[in-house]
Amino acid sequence: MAMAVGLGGFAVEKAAAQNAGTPPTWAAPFQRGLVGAHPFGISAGDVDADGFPEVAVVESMIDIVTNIDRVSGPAVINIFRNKTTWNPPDAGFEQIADWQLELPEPLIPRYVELIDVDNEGHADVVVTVGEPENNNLFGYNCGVYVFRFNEGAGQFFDPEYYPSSIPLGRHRVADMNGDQLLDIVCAVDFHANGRAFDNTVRVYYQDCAHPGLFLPEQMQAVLNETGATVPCAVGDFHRQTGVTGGINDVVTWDMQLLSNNGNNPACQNAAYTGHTTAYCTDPWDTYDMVAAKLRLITLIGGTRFDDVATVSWNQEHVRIFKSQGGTTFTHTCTPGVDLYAIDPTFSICNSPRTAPFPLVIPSGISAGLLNAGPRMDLAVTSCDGAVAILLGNGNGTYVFDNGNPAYFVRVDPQPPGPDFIENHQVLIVDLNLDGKGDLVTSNHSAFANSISVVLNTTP
Ligand SMILES: [Ca+2]
Ligand SMILES: [Ca+2]
Ligand SMILES: [Ca+2]
Ligand SMILES: [Ca+2]
Repeated sequence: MAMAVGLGGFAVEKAAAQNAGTPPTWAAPFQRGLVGAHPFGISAGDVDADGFPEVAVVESMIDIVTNIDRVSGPAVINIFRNKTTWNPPDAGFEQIADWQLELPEPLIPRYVELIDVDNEGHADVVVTVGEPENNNLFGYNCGVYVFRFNEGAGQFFDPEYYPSSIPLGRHRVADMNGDQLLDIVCAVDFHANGRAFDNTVRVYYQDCAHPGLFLPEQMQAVLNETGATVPCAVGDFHRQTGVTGGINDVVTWDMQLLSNNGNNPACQNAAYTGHTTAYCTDPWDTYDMVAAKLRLITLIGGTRFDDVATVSWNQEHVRIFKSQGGTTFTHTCTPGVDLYAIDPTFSICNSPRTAPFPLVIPSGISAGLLNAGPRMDLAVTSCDGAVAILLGNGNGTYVFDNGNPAYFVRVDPQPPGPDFIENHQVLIVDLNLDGKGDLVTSNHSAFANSISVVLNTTP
C-alpha cells in the first residue's frame, strides 16, 4: 500500500489501482431453517442495541420465478438475534418466537430493511409487499408495513400500514428531504396484464409532526419504463450548490437518475429533477443494484459521491456505474465497460437449470468490506449454492477471476447435487464485529427454505 502522510497529520493516500488485496478465507457454511417458504429479502440492523447486528429475512411464500402456488398461511419476517458469540459459528444466531412477524394471506412480501426509523436506538422492520399471485389485486393490501421495536416489551409492535396503489419492489430507507428523519423510497413491482411498469417511484416521508410515523405515499414520475422497476438504490450521486439538506438521489432499475434538488422543507416532498437518460433498457440487466462509496476520496480519481453496482440476471455480469458528480454516470450500459463476467468456469454450482433459465442466475448484490477496509468489495449470488466475491481496488475497479475458486464462496453446506440451494439474495454483514464482512444468503428453493451463513476467517 502506497501511503504518504501529509501536513497536519492528515493521511493522504495516492495509490493507483490494484490494491484489492488477497481473497478472504471462509469458515464452513451453515444453514438455519425458517418457518415458512421462499425467503427472499435480507437486511441487518441492531434490534437489541448491543452493537451486534441482527438479521431479518422475509419469507415471500411464493416462487419468485413463476409467481404461482403461493404457500398457504401468513408470510413471516424472521429476525435472527445475534448472540454475539460465534464460536462455534453456528451458535451465533437465535430464533425468537416473538420476533417472527407475520403478514396475513394473501400478501407476498419481498424486501425488508432493518433500520431504526424512529431514532430511539433499536432497529425497526420495514417491509414492502410485491406482486400478488395471478395478478389479483382484489383484497390485496399493497404498501409498506412498519413494525417498530417496543423496547419495554422486548418485541415489536403490531405494524403500521401505509397503503400504495400498486405492488412495491425494492425499497430504501434514507433521509430524502433533509429533516434528519428517515424516509422510505420504493420501486414498483407490477407485471399484471402487461403492465410491467408504472412510471413512478413511491416515497413515504416521515411525518415531522409525528416522528416514527409516515405520510401517505407520494408519486415521483420517472421516464416511461419498458420493464419492471423492481430494484432501486438511493445515494448521493449529484453535486448541488447552496444545499442545506436533502442530498439523497434515486436510481431506478434502468439506471435513470432522479437528482434531488436539495433545500427541501422538513416534512414535505423533496423536489427531484428527472433526467432524460435511462442508462440501461433491459430490465434483467439491472436485476439488483446497490449504491455505495466504491471510490475512496483519498485515492486518485476518488470522489465523495456514491457509485452504483448492478447485477444482470440474463447476462450474468456485474457492472459498475460511476457517478460523475453531476447528472450523469460514466457510461450507458456499454458492452464490456466496467463489466465483470460472473459465470464460473469450473464446477462450483449445483444442479444445472433447464431452459429458459440458464445455469447461472446472478440475482442479488451487496457491498461491504470483505478483506478488511477501506476498499469496498462486492458479493453477488452467482449460481445455486455459491456467491462470487469481487475485491475492490478502491477506485471503482475490481479484481475478480471467474476461473479461480478463491473468488467464490460455497454457501451450501452440501456438495453440488440434486437437492440444491437456490440462493437469491446476499448480504455482507460483519456478524462478529471483527472488521471483516461475513455472508448471509436467502435460500429460496423447495429444497432449502433457509438462510446460509458463512463467517469470514481472513487473518
Ligand atoms: Ca444486536
Ligand atoms: Ca426504533
Ligand atoms: Ca426525511
Ligand atoms: Ca466478521
